[in-house]
Amino acid sequence: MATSGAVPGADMDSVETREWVDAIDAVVQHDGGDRAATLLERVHQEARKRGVEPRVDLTTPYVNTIAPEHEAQIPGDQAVERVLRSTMRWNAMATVLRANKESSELGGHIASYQSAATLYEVGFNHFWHGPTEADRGDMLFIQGHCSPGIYARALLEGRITEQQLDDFRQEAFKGGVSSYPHPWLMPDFWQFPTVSMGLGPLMSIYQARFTKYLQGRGLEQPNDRKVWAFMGDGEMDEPESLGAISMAGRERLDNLIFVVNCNLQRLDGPVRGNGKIIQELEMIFRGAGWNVLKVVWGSGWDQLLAEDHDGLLKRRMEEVVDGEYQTLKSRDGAYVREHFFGKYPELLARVADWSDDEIWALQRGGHDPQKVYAAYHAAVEHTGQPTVILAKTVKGYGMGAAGEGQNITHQQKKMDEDAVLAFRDRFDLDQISDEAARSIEWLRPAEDAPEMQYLRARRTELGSSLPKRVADAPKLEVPALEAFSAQLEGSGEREGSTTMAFVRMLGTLLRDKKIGERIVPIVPDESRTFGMEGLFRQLGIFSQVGQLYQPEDAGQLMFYREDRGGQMLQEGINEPGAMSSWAAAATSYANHGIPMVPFYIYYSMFGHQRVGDIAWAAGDQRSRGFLLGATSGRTTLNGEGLQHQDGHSHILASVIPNCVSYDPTYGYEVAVIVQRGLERMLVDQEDVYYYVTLMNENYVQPAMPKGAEEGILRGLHRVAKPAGKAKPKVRLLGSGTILREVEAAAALLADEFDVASEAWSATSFTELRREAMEAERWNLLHPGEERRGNWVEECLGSSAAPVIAATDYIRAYADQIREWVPGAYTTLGTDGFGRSDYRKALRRFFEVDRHFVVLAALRAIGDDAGAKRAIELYDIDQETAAPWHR
Ligand SMILES: Cc1ncc(C[n+]2csc(CCOP(=O)(O)OP(=O)(O)O)c2C)c(N)n1
Ligand SMILES: [Mg+2]
Repeated sequence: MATSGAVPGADMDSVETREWVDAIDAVVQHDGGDRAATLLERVHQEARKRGVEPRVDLTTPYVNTIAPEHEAQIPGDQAVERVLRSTMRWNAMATVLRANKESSELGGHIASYQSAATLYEVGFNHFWHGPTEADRGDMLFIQGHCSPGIYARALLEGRITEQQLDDFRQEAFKGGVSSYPHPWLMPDFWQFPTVSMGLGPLMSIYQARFTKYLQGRGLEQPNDRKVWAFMGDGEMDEPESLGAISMAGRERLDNLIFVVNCNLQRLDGPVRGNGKIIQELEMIFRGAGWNVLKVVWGSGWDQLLAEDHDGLLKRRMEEVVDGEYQTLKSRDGAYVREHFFGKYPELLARVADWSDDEIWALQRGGHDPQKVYAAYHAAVEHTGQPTVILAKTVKGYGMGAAGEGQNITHQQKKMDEDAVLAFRDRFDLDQISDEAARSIEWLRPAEDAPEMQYLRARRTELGSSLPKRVADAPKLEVPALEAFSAQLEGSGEREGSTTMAFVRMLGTLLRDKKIGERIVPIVPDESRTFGMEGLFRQLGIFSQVGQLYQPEDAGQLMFYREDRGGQMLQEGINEPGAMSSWAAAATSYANHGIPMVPFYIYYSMFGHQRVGDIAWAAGDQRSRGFLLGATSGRTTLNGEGLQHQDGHSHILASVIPNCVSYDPTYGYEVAVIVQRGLERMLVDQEDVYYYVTLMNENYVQPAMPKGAEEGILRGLHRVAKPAGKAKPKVRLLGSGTILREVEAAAALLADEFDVASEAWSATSFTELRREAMEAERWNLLHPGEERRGNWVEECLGSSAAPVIAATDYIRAYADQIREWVPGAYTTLGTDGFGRSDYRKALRRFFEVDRHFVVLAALRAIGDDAGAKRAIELYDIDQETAAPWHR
């Protein structure tokens, strides 16, 4: 692409063209490439001044970015490093082969790590700092399918046992190491879950940015910690992988290094059979402001390239597409001679006196420690930009006939004896006998073997072992519930929403002497929607460059203020980014040793539904923080139509085991929930995070009934009883804004139908279910012992009067507790697509309004005459289609 210099149309004057080309050739010969580049840049500038715009290639030639003469030389003992690397290769392969000897049920991957071994080992031996007294070291996002190689090293470093490796992927009972990086399963080891493709790249960017945030705010001292994120070339097709790279470029995250393992293959076959993934990615990252380092060829090519004066070799390198490169590496030296060099007789002549084996030994850059070292060195030295290293490798390197460069290699978890022996020989592992190789024994060098001494010395020099997750963050003191007296006492006559109540609470927290500075408000371009624009001026929006312009609204009270020390994170219209930002803050207690309290507030519909996989990863990652699903409820955010109106985020939240979720109605409930959440996460240090829905509907916020706290937290508390001594004939449950319909229904039942009822606020059907499930499991396992009850029974068990539940969510939400509700249980909910209208109309449409609650109550108590009267009185259409059909 880049080298031909061809222009559209014919060459008007080929002699003149030749002169120019010769001139540049002469400069390169005599003064070097840098001088030539300077001259060309000058010429380019002059041309532009004259209105001549030469076509610019965003790609560079298909060779290494760093010229051999500019490479930093790899220090240390390369022979010993090779032994170490080969040992890791063997044990990584053995991990999968041993696990699959008995059964292929357990799975595992060999080919990914074999392609990446050099990329990891150069990092481990020379670059990656482990946690020390000073800081928590570099943060590694490992390609999930490479975990066997990381375990292989951990075995040699004495961090895990052979038994744990033997039990690879047997995580249920045996304590085997986890298939992929999972902090949930290995909390002292893995920091970042990565194996859902695309999340690693995205989340690593926000991790790097969050480090800048902590430093910008003076909470962490500036340090050399880097985020190293490894990813597959196939993985780069995930929108999440590339979606935030322009942010990283814009924010100049020079503490971030991407290493894309370009083995040219994904699961099914080539990543870009008909193109070149490295060139494509170079162009994209360069455009996004990254420092791009291509590591295409190993040192064996250096001489050939140096002597490539006519550019023919580069041309050949350029014209071969990835599908062809893959085929070349799946064959042998003779094939490469014929099909790569053989295209041009001149090229073929250059390797005429090379043996086929010598040709075969020409490596790709990602397998050459020297080239990888040079790139890593340049990356860590580079300032002002993030760096991406595009390292060309071979998938299944060393697997030979069992999978090297083959389309099937990704899932290859078996190798026959010949392949295993060939693998041993390929990496000169003579210490493994034929018999040991056949039975795939672990390779355990003696503790005093040179390679073991070397390994320990390197890690000592670099601080300690990694990856390592340290979760010993200090506890923080959180404000007592009384701090939120404004919410607990209610709003008097004034009307307000729970969003407003929350924003006021946030204000209280921000002013708190103990944890105020730890609060991280995060918004995806919705501050004004939630009445949070006051925080712009008060806290400032974090920006590494401060504010380089005079904001339009500078004279106003709540002007748009960006600041180097800003506390607020405004992530733009970018929920996946904001969620990743939140996860970085929510794991700061572990990854930085600095507990932070992120509050990420967004349209609830664009939460779990939009970024569910990140919410799941955040659970795996043991996040601690608050998600606020604002404008929630299918009928409460009434004016925004089908795509905005959330009637199921509570169901989605409920499936994440450590996500604690609530749908409160009143400000005092929000206060109790948030205060307890702070205690659980910051004092008790539980690895849970909270999802709380908030609404924009204004109503009078009552004071908290005495002693309501326990019920609020467990999920159910009574808000209204029948007058006098009357026993309720029916119990009404509601959550979110629909509780108010329920309360109104209670009044209608009493006034119009003479039915006594009581009303309950169900702050969390999910928490109620979880508690009851727990008790039920205990009961199952303890026959003959006294049965354990649960909060649902405790609240509702005193009578068999029917129970009605109505919420702004689909029926499945309230149905969660059906098993434990005594007597008849009717649920009303908002199943179906949302739509825009008045709230009143929507509540009628979805059949969750007070009239439907009344109807359901009358039917439940068997008062059919009353029910008929209600249908007539409230003008209910009996024959209309259900809302989920409309
Ligand atoms: C979101 C998601 N989709 C699909 C997969 C299944 N998957 C796992 S690895 C893989 C291929 C990976 O190819 P590449 O990224 O090139 O990595 P390599 O193993 O080649 O280094 C696929 C499709 C996944 N883990 N996550
Ligand atoms: Mg790949």
